[in-house]
Amino acid sequence: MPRTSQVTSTETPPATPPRSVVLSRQVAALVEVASITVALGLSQLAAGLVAPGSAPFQAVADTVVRLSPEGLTEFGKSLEFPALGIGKGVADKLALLVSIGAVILLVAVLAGLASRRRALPGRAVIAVLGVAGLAAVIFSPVFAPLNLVAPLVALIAGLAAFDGLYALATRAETAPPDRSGGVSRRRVLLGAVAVGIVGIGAAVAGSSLGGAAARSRNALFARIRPLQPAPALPPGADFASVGSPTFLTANRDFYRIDTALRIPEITAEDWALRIHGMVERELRLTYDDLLARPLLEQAITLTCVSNEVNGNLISTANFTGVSLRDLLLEAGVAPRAEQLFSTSTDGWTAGTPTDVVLRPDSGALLAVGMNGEPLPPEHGFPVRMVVPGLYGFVSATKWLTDLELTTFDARQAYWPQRGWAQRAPIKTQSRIDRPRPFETLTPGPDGTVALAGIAWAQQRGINKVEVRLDEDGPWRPARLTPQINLQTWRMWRLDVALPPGSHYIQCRATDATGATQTADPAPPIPDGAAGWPGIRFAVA
Ligand SMILES: Nc1nc2c(c(=O)[nH]1)N[C@H]1C(S)=C(S)[C@@H](COP(=O)(O)O)O[C@H]1N2
Ligand SMILES: [Mo]
Repeated sequence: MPRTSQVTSTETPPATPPRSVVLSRQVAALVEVASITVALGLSQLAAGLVAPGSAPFQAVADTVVRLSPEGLTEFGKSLEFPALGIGKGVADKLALLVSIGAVILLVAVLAGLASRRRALPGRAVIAVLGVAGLAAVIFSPVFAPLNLVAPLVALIAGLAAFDGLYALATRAETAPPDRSGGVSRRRVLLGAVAVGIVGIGAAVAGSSLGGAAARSRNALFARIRPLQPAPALPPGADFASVGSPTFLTANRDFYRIDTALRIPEITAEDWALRIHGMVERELRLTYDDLLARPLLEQAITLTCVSNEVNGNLISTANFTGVSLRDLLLEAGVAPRAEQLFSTSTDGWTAGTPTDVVLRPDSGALLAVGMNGEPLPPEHGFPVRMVVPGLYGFVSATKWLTDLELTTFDARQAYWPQRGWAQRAPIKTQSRIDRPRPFETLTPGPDGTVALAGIAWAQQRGINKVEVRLDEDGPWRPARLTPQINLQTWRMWRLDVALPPGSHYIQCRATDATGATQTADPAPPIPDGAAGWPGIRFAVA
């Protein structure tokens, strides 16, 4: 009775107790490698479908970059393969991805070999890798809830594939193929290879899904060449050695603020901009039209209105782009068009006072490049606005697709609709970077400790930063780095001999109009935080 015998052979426990089942090295390693491959592949596909950029593999790589000591990433950046279209910044990414892939493969093989007798090591390694991927996505600076899908797919698919393949492999050892219901070792190998191939296919499909914008961006590295590069930074442009930020912020460290749950994906080829409304001539521009114009490069410090006193929503980059003023002059702006209303592909809007952009020295750009690269996807690829001197919410539209000249009455932008200001020039502000709150500073050989920070008043420039010790002390002028241009921050530093014990410092900046940062605290809403930063710390 074939039917009964089949039932018996699958339902009765194997003749030999499972403990004595030992998988061959080849099968055990392959089961683990195939499971991890399908986990990574399906998660890549899930990321491509629901949230490009959320693949756990990529997130782990980004985390490695973020956490690695400067030396490691600096080494990577010196790699360059121009013949392959791989420039600095791409090569290190590639090298890093390949190395992480190699490490995972090695871990998979070792975990597989450790699982010849028991499934536990193999399962545990998949779970640990899965949780690591989940953590990398959660703690990424660009976290959004939808980004959880891909790492969860990885975790579940990895464990399911492993359990399935491991059971099959165990069955092959306990029930030889001549017994009905048994499985040949060959079938196990074929099964594992098939699972692995599904994984690779899913990875390829997922990458091509989410990859059109990324490929478009990669092809542009050589084309972002400013006619007028930003002047080289003079030595001593920052006090990074004692704790100020570096003058330029690396793209990956640049603060990011937007309402986008997933980064909009547009290729440069598909991008187009309409400048219309209260103009004499409507303009339509493609990406190539932009690149055909003179590209300027300038250092600009961007600031978010949500930045709290002593907060970190401020960064500086060399932005490359086309003069926005020139474009508006070409379109011919009607005198009554007080608002330049910009819209991004994801529907977010900003309203910029037209007069600010039209000032001869406004420095306002339609930016295509950031620190020598095409704009990163999260900073607005392919094109964004940058208007020095205004908070980002009224000026710095990323993934820009539409510019309408209008009045403030006619249209209200995203944040002003929610109670934020209509005009939002950046306030004169400063920040203490060193010491950190409650840090203990140890005096150097000369008996002093270094205090350091930043000050900014874009489009006016910083003239002075003063530091006050212990609330009732006198205001002492700090040393300043050179003012690179009026659109950027300046760093300050003060070396003081202080008695051991607890201390409190405050700082305040004075801009080039002579206005000093107000002591009156204000919250970020509606037009930016104000007040003097203060830090409590200790001297050893
Ligand atoms: N499309 C779009 N552009 C946007 C935003 C947004 O939410 N969506 N946020 C703005 C705000 S509030 C700021 S402070 C800057 C931040 O730019 P960054 O993320 O490149 O630092 O982008 C601006 N541009
Ligand atoms: Mo912002």
